[in-house]
Amino acid sequence: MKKTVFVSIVGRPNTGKSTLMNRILGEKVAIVSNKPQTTRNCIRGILTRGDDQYVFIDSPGIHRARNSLGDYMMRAAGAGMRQGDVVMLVADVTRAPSDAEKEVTEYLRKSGTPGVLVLNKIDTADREIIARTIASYAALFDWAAVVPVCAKSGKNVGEVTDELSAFLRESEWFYPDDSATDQTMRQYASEIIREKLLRALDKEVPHGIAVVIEEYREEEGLTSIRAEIFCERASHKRIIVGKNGEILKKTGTYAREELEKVTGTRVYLDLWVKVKENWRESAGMVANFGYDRRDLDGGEKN
Ligand SMILES: Nc1nc2c(ncn2[C@@H]2O[C@H](COP(=O)(O)OP(=O)(O)OP(=O)(O)O)[C@@H](O)[C@H]2O)c(=O)[nH]1
Ligand SMILES: [Mg+2]
Repeated sequence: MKKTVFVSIVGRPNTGKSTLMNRILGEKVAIVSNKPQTTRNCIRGILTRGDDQYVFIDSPGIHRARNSLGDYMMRAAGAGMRQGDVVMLVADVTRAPSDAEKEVTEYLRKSGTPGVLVLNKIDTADREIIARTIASYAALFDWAAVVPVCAKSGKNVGEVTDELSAFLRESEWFYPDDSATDQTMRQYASEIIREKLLRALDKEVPHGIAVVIEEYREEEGLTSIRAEIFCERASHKRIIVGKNGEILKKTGTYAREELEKVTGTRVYLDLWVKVKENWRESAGMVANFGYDRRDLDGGEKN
């Protein structure tokens, strides 16, 4: 008998939501960085085991939006949360609940959706801190389960899926059993390039970057990709390109290596850097850069 469960992964920025999803899937589906607000869209990760299919919905970290891109990300986070049969709140174990987490529990209470709390980054906390954080979250909501984990090493992550299995219900699957994500290779390529830039760059620059795939062509074991990297200022463009083009070259090399592994082909990557002043302030440009997906439709499951 086939069973399915939709699991919304929500929480503040940088708590390790995407790391945890990748770890559960045993495969990299969502990009990860040490900068907050890495994830901008809802990204589905699919785990099929025997008759059971788990559909995870990774979402942007909950924060106060300061521009049109932020507005989009918060609408996506809300839509992602409403798609789950169960909501998995991922929080940093060293931090007390903040307004963002309280907003989530408020939604759970109103909608009657069950919540599983995952306290991540236990490698950075001692037992006393873990116990204190568990107590402050227990006072907030009647969690179906509380699981302290280290998503980075994988410690206790198996328990998360065990707890979620209680919410599987009889249903046809929504994805073939060999799918790991709903993203197209084109979308994934743009995310991989953005990840390498997030890792190479500091301060304000990475937040103002969008990557648009202009061309994606696969023929005879070679994938040719032309991508435009948009940033918000001419000074940012100089930083992205780097001295003698070094940063851009490195970004291209890392992205190409990873894309070659994923596609199983050779990859030719052509990167161009362009300036679109303050694009994050413009709803139109935000949409043009790909932040206009169906994630915002609301409560539907597919
Ligand atoms: N020490 C430690 N770091 C972790 C752990 N899990 C994730 N991280 C790090 O936390 C940072 C953020 O990870 P992400 O998975 O991108 O976090 P996120 O919640 O998806 O962030 P947004 O997409 O910005 O909302 C990265 O530098 C991860 O390597 C963990 O268990 N321990
Ligand atoms: Mg993320």
